[in-house]
Amino acid sequence: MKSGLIAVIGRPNVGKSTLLNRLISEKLAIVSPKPQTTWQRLHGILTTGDAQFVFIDTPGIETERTSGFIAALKKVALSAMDDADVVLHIVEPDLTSKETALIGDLRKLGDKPKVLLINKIDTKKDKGQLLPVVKWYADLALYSALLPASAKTGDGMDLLLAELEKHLPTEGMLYHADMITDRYEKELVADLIREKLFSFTREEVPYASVCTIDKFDESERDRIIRIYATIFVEKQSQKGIVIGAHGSMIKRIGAAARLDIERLLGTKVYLELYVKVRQDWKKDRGFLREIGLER
Ligand SMILES: Nc1nc2c(ncn2[C@@H]2O[C@H](COP(=O)(O)OP(=O)(O)OP(=O)(O)O)[C@@H](O)[C@H]2O)c(=O)[nH]1
Ligand SMILES: [Mg+2]
Repeated sequence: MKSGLIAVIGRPNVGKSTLLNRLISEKLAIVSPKPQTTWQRLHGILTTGDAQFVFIDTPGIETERTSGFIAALKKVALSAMDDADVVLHIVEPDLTSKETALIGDLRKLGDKPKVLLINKIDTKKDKGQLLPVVKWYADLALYSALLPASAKTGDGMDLLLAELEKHLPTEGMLYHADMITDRYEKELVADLIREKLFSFTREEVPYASVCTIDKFDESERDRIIRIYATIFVEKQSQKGIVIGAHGSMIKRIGAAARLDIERLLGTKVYLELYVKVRQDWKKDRGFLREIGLER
């Protein structure tokens, strides 16, 4: 049995979380069209007949800005690269100089196997347009393979798995065969609620919001799970936005989150959301540790 850790890394928004969900066939990782959606490391586990792939979803590596919070996200991604047996670098199907710094980080990993995945090929009608991209990355002489794929349509997944399997060390399984993640349900649920802030609110609000689960009552699990959660924001004005006129926004967030949570937990869910202001929560290391953003 081959098994190992595969760090899924890349710039923000390239489709890392979408890819993880596609490979695991379950919506574990949150996804949005906005950059810097993923804040935490998440393991998605795929066990096949002869291999166990442990994919690590990571925050997008931002190379321009390195302020406090963004720098902390970058640290999460770099440590996943260090821990992994294989690094899967995801890129857009267009050339950008913004990849340069990340390529420097990859070189530092020495001879650890690296695979490049050119994602979102569904956006290119003429596949010939990919040739300059492939050539640019091939010239780096850094990757064991360069593969085109679409996490959205599922195109290219078989080839990707075949390539990754070649690089997995031969060990026992890292996780029990029927596990699909290392995260607690509560943690996944908190993130699904946070995802709705990315879907429905704008500008700084999604980046100023975080969700914690106050109570997760599964005493009647077969029938219903009751979840009480708090969304923390940084300012009073943001609280107003998250609640919305006559509570319209918080209702919308709750309704959309509940559907995703029910799908994930496979049972009916009662969801109650509170919104609270907690100034400078991003700088409060104790709080960050409490919500799992800092270890
Ligand atoms: N057309 C197309 N869109 C995709 C594909 N993969 C992801 N996307 C979209 O790209 C956007 C970003 O996807 P995410 O999976 O959140 O990207 P990410 O790399 O995890 O982003 P961060 O967590 O912010 O670093 C979303 O709108 C996805 O629907 C793809 O193969 N094709
Ligand atoms: Mg992500």
